Amino acid sequence: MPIYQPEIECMERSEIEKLQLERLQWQVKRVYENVAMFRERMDAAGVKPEDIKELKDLAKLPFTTKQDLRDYYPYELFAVPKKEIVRIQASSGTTGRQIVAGYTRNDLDNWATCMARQLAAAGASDEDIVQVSYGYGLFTGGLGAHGGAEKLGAMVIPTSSGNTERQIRFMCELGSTVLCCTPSYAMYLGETVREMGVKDQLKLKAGIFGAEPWTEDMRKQIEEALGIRAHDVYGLTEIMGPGVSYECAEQAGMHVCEDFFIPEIIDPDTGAVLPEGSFGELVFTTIGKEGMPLIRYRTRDLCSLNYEKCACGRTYVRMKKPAGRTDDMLIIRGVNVFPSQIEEVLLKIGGDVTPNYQIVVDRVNNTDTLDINVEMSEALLSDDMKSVAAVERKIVAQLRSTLGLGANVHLVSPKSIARSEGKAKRVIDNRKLI
Ligand code: DLL
Repeated sequence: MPIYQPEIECMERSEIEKLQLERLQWQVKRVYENVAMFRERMDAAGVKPEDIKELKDLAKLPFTTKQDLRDYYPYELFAVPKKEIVRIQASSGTTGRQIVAGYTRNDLDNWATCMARQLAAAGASDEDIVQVSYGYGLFTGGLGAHGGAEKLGAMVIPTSSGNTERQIRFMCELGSTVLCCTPSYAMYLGETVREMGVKDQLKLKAGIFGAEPWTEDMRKQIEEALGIRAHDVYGLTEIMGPGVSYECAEQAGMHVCEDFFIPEIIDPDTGAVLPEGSFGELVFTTIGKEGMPLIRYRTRDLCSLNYEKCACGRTYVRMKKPAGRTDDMLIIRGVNVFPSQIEEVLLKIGGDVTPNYQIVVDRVNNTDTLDINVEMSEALLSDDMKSVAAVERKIVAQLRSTLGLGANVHLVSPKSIARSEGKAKRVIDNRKLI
């Protein structure tokens, strides 16, 4: 599979580190001079830009959090005059105050480069037709994937999300070869393709899906439904958008664009940097960004980093699929549960249930309750009540052995749970309203 920038994506580790140190020193000096918050924090920690002499000195710098982006909203973290900012994007967060990110022209160009790397890693080239079914607008998915596909020289079809049957007609008639959208929307598209009976008219070969956690079983289902290779892509608005890291043909972790971002894994409780290979909270420092650079930004995403050389030839470190976030982890009767663990159980049950589910957590008489609504398959719907009850019992038992937690499982009719065109809303936690 061709590599978009082999001279950069396959650098020796010593060269990567040399480049990172130069860029880090440049960045720390800029934020110290141009952003009051960073200067005040560094002064309080007794660190000056000259103290960054080697990469491990990064650990001397204070963290930045999402709350900082809220507190300094909208423009106070920008490191350039406002007139140099040519684009604003905003986070899709559903809780708290909106945060914004600002990009200079160079920032947009570098972002497009990262996304072009990702598309090439999934096998795309200027011969391809890329259908972007991420939402366009403040969410970074649509415009991010769009910029990368244009930079690669592919033909872009900017359908945005929604209007699912029309999307599929376009896909068939225009011969889209690469699809970009959220994994939950890819599942929905796959389901609709089946209903429309048009799988044999698709020309798709690859899909690039991210913006939310998804499991290996979900990957298999999407690959099967659309007849493609499905690749993961990670990113966040604060740091850039999609393309901070991306999966190659090996499908074995996402290569971080280390020429633009330095990743660290920390203990979320103590903030200590953890040894190579440890599982913990992912932290990024942007070392190429002009508009809104961030130093040691705590993503809240939980994963690990793998520095072993990848079979694809790229040397950039690979991050494991985030297993969840420190802040979407549910604590139910004292047990830590990530929605992705529940999804894994449901997907392993097989053909009797569909991957459409909703988790409802509540508190009754001071005790947490966990209810899971799962759509059953059409076939199971036409079976008798006894078979439905047997499948429910099977899921309850699997959840108990995987999570160590009792749950109430309700099999509901096909199509009764609302579909998502963007990020899926899988969890309703009613305890927060109390
Ligand atoms: O979701 C950017 C994006 C768009 C990434 C399209 C990939 C594709 P935000 O809306 O700011 O940005 O949300 C960022 O989404 O901190 C993760 O918790 C989660 N996330 C993003 N990609 C993945 C992924 C975009 N591949 C937050 N796997 C991040 C798991 C992901 N979680």
